[in-house]
Amino acid sequence: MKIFLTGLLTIVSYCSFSQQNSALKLWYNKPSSEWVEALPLGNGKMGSMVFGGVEEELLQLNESTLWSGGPVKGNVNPEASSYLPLVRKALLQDENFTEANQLTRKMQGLYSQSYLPMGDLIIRQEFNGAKPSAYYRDLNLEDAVSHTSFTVNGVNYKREIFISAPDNVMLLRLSSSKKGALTLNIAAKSLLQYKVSSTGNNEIILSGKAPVNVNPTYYNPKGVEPVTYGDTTGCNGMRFQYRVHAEHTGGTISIEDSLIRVKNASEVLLYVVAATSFNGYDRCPDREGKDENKLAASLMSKALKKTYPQLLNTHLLDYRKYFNRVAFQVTDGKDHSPLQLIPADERLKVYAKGAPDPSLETLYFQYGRYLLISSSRPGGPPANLQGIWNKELRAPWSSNYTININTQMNYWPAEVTNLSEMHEPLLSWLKGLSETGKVTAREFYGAGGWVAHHNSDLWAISNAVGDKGQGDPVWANWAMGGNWLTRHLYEHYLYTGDKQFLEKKAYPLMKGAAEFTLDWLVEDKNGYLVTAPSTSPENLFKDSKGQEQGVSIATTMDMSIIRDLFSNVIAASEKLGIDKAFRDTLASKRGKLFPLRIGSKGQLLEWYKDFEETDMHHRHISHMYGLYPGTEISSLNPEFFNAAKKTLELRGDEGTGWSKAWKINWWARLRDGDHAYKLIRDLMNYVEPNGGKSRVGGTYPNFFDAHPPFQIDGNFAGTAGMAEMLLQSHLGYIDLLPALPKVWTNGSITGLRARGGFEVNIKWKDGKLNTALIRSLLGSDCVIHSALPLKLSGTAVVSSKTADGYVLSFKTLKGKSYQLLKV
Ligand code: FUC
Repeated sequence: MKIFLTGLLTIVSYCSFSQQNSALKLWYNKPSSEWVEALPLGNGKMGSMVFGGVEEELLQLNESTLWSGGPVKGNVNPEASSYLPLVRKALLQDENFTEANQLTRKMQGLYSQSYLPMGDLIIRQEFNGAKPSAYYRDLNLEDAVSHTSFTVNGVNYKREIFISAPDNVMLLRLSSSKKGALTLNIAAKSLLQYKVSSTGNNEIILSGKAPVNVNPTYYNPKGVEPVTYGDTTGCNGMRFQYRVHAEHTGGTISIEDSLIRVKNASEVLLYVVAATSFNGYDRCPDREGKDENKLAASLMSKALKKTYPQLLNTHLLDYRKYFNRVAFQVTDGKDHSPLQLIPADERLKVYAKGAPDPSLETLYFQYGRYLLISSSRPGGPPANLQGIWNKELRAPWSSNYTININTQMNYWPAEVTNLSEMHEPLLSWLKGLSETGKVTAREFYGAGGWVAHHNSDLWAISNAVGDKGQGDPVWANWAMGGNWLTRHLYEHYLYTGDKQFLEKKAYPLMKGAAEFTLDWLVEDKNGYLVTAPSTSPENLFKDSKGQEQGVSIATTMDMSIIRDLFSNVIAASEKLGIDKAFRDTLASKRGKLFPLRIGSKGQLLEWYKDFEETDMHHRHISHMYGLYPGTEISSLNPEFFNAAKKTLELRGDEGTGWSKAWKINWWARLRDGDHAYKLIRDLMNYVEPNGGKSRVGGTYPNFFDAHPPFQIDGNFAGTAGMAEMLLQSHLGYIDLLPALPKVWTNGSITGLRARGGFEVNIKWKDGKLNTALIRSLLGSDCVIHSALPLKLSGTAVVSSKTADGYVLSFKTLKGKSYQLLKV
């Protein structure tokens, strides 16, 4: 209550300064002191965390291609493939897991590289200790603009900041209510090797160099420098630069000691551009790199030709084109609007204590979409473990791509929440992964096709990481990362119907993954096709002697991913009318794959035997792949559907941020809206900025997902999970409101996408579907499932009863909309 009242008092002072009053806003009444209080801006290329400081404004900057290292080196472990038969003998003949573990380590290559921080832009404004009043800062999700305002000595200062994708420039507009009140210094620095120079034209340039190697934070061998610069391996590190240009109204500007000094201006415009020498995953970023100096200079000169309003308008048009595609409202019939008058961090705390606040949930949903638009844009690299926002030289888990769940999760909301274009960076990056993956398949296993393991990076590394033996096989040697990622290619096709994409981009990669898999599978003594070695990321089991083990054969996740891959390749080749023989081979092999099985507790088995897990509540529940994102487990096979439910119950709801977010999606697929909703609340559990090392996941004050530490995957999977509660389309039909929680009594969502090429608006009242509007984008036949009967407006078509609801089918014309009404 106290928090609530403080919040209300704050709003009284805030109102006079707020630029807009929108529900889709994160706003605060104090500057950030921690990084996870700062507000993220981004255009897929450049990212910035805005701290909103008064005397010192910090903008921590990133550039999405700025990574350590260079192209993946070949032939790093020529002995690797000779161990494969030995591992298989240890597993299939001797069932000696300890030996298999030791031998599996011999098939590791080097670690991935790290995503790097680019630098800091610091704006110092001297107020000689005078206290600010009426402090306010926000991030408006409807326009992707951040505002800060405060009053010192009777003068109101405002800062408006955005990063434009079309112009690839960050803009800051600083203004004061009193003429000539802006006196400030602007500095640039970086944690990497750098120097600052000036063009003399109100512009400073920070030019820097990335390390050739950065070891993961969890890998610190004695006597080894974790961060190294310099050309030791034939390829020097990446070059980068960012430029800051100041324009002013009133007063003067000079450049002294690498600082931009502004005196007595009324308004200052800062243009910030950045570029790196990155020139593709397979080119040395130094020797074969792009000319970052030329790139940055050209971006700046183009931006400077435009006025602030022009740049802002272009940014708004571009951003809103994506963001406005989906609108989501929920009410429980009560008025919770006073909660919107509390700063976002306080509001989250109140929510975490149990207060109903449906519009905070829809804000969280839209924040995920905002983050995807801001961190993943066509032409750039995929969003990494932290999207594009990272301040650390050695970021947690290298802020790289962990492809045993985290990277995939980033893209779960892309298609369903109508941001298909933002999927492109991942889909295009897969081409490079398949190229390095071919080399990995051949060199490490003597296999055809392509393979990727659990980690990757800008250079599309695909080998099992671990510095040749130092990684734990339970994560390092899992060989299904590429196979899983190919599901994204096929999903993109299912949503968009883009046959050319399927033929030219998706199918060749899907087929290559299947080719590797055919080589990778071996027969067990019962004639089943199994994977060996095999791990269930990243859980351990107890063997018959009670010893902890990770490496075995035919884990459920491996087999489920392979069944999924084979089914998708078969379906794609049928659609394209090609590769009949290959398709037939896959179909016959699919029939021999080690099957799903149910254990003594009624749970889905995680390993090929009913082993006991060493951690009952492990954050990964990899064997549930078949329920989500896969489609193998559904109400169409009740035995496994119930076993999946039992598995989730046994694991419990606790976990890291991303683990809770995955659970939302699973409970949605289990059609239990109330349990899915409980997990939303768990995911939105308030986590203090320095939330310690506990593995209790939740949400930071700036609404970033807390693993902890910050990982963006939970944000994305949280958004996807909410969509999955309202609309599903993975079984060949559109399922309206499959998992609506009781508390979302009334609501509507517009603009979701369904597979088959449909855009769907849904409105519900008193917990039941009211109307739906289906726009046909491709002219496909439409099948709708719902809990209650529906009719197709203006026709005689009505639902017919099925065992667990109603079904309605109709033909559609491309571009036409169809209204469904309650009967
Ligand atoms: C896997 C997970 C961790 C973390 C890391 C990035 O190792 O088990 O929880 O998400 O990836």
